[in-house]
Amino acid sequence: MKISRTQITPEKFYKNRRKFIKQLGLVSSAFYLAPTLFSTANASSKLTEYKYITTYNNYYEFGTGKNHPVERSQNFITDPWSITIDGEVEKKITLSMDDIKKTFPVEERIYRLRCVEGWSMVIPWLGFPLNKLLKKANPTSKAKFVKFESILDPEQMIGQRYPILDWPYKEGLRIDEAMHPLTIMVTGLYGKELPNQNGSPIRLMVPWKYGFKSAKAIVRISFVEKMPTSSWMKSSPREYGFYSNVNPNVDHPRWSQATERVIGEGIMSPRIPTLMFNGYEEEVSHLYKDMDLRKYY
Ligand SMILES: Nc1nc2c(c(=O)[nH]1)N[C@H]1C(S)=C(S)[C@@H](COP(=O)(O)O)O[C@H]1N2
Ligand SMILES: [Mo]
Repeated sequence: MKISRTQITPEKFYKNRRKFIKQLGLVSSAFYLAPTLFSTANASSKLTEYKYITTYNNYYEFGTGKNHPVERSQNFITDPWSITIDGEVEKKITLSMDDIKKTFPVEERIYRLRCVEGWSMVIPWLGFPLNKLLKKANPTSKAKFVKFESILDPEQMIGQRYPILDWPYKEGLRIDEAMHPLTIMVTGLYGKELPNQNGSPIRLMVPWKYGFKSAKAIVRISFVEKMPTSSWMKSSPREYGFYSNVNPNVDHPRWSQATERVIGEGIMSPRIPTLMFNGYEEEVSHLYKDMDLRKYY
């Protein structure tokens, strides 16, 4: 696996950022940062280097090791690709990746990905609001939740030959969470196409929830009436609930969620405090205002 050719450092990238964005034909580029993300003058607010973002991954379809996705996904075929939107909709639709690229201009969003395992990275994603895609299908009044399914392809994905998770990988959001403007579909990072190990050609990114909500390689989105059971809920309901909001006050049954290790900062650097809703409390807490977040974890 060679990644050196495509590697770019944050510094280089930011010098050439405007140029990149022009080359990609991006219509708009905007930063959507939690106000808190860059307010602390600590190292934790730096962008994580491309090499860490693309070599330290969770993508169980390719194995459970952090190095497995980069090592085993390079030949994964992502073209042609399409997403079907079905379930409680007036008319089921299927959009090809080409349709999606033409219809939804991408913008840059710098979001911190906080894994439930206790580490985080700050990643400049390229994507567009999920609500734009969902609005293409007309959900019926019965629709209350949105279910996401990753691709099922055990021939190409060695991890799917073993019952590690309930394949295909499934995740879910309440409709209002899915429609929130911070929730995006990602098609790139650092101004480039999304690498296979990060969920090419298209993945979800919900910045106030733990990383596992952000399903990779999505092929199907369904509007449903009942709360869907995600693959993680199914594998360990005590550890993984439906909501999965980043919440430093609710421990994982086996470890604390109060702090996180920032990937790439070096082994000696201290863990940093984890912020409520990953720093987006102001933007999203109204979604949960009457809920006991210890019960709905
Ligand atoms: N299809 C699929 N999506 C997935 C996963 C997975 O195993 N399969 N892992 C999740 C977890 S646990 C995390 S932390 C993030 C990691 O994303 P990254 O590798 O781009 O950092 O992807 C999430 N999306
Ligand atoms: Mo994760």
